[in-house]
Amino acid sequence: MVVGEVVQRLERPHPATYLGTGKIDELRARIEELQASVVIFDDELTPAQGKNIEVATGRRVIDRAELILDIFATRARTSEAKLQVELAQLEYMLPRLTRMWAHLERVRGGIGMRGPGETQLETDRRMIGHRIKLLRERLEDVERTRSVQRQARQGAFRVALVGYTNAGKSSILKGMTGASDVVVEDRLFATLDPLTRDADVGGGARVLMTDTVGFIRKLPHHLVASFRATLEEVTETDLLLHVIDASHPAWEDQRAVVEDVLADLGASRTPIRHVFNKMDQLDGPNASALRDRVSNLLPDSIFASAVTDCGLDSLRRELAAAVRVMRPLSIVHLPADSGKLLADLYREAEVLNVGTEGSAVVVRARMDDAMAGRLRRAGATVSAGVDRD
Ligand SMILES: Nc1nc2c(ncn2[C@@H]2O[C@H](COP(=O)(O)OP(=O)(O)OP(=O)(O)O)[C@@H](O)[C@H]2O)c(=O)[nH]1
Ligand SMILES: [Mg+2]
Repeated sequence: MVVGEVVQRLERPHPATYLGTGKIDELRARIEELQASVVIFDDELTPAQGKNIEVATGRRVIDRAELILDIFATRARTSEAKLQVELAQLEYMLPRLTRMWAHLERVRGGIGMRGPGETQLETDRRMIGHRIKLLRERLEDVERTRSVQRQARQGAFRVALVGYTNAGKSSILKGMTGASDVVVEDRLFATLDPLTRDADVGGGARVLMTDTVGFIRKLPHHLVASFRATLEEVTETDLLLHVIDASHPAWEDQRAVVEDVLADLGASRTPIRHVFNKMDQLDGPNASALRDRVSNLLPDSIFASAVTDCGLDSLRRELAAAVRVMRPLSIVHLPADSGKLLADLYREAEVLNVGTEGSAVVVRARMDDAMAGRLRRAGATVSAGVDRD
């Protein structure tokens, strides 16, 4: 339970104590008065700042990064998510070991013995160093497996849902695909593992849709680093859908946070569309005010609701149109003996059907311009197919 709040405006945080000296005294007095047991800072503290504040207040100090790591740890269900969270936690802990002694007892769980002449602290540092190395290796395996899985899916049009935590990404995946195994919850970081499902968007177009972990303001950099395997899904996709909670008063700030993380991940060049979700939460005037504002700011935006009937129709229409534009339907005549080209087509295009005309193999497939160009250079003829609506 939150018993009180202390705020200070400073040009920059105090290097030793984050808060100014007078404010630390005030904090100590408030803690005594309110009988607070823990102090949580809504910002990342340096190891020295955390330690100094603990000494000054005599209370356990948790910063924003540690709090987010703890939430992630409670949400991790799969072994991959657990590995990623543990790695981030240990890396966070390493420079803070002296302070986090009590905390550490929980994770140490009896691994190894103290070497000759080592202090317990040195032993712990060494153990954690080993464990970090092991976790990194395991995650590299995970990354390789994921990349193989992605290659196997290359032919389909891929869409990744990204956005601030709780914006409704999983609800959209569920609504679009009917998948019942999608976790939707009104809490932060309900989703840690990416989940990919096939969605029929109408007009003969399908997409593979991936749900990803949500972002948050000041996401600890250890987390971004250890979730890289997971987040790589967003850099290798045909289209990013940035889901925004239209009913959240701070949606503009949340959007900026998400865009910064995407830039960090190297996803800035992936085509992106903004989906304003939870439109059902806005009354008529507010909904039109939002649409007006957004039509100037992000003209290609899609307005949706994951929970109302037909609330995702606009998204389906827009995705079907995007597939048609980015992967136009083509008719390919392959010369005889072009098994390899056919294999390429299966791998990199969405093959709809294959027939023969005389000795030629005729394929109807959705493909991007690059693939069509490659086929032409290899001696195939490629002509535009007619898309049905
Ligand atoms: N009213 C309304 N609520 C919605 C809508 N979409 C999602 N929600 C609710 O918002 C909450 C969060 O939804 P999720 O789909 O879990 O959100 P998320 O973006 O996947 O969240 P994380 O996985 O935690 O990042 C849930 O309580 C949903 O029921 C919507 O269009 N309208
Ligand atoms: Mg989710």
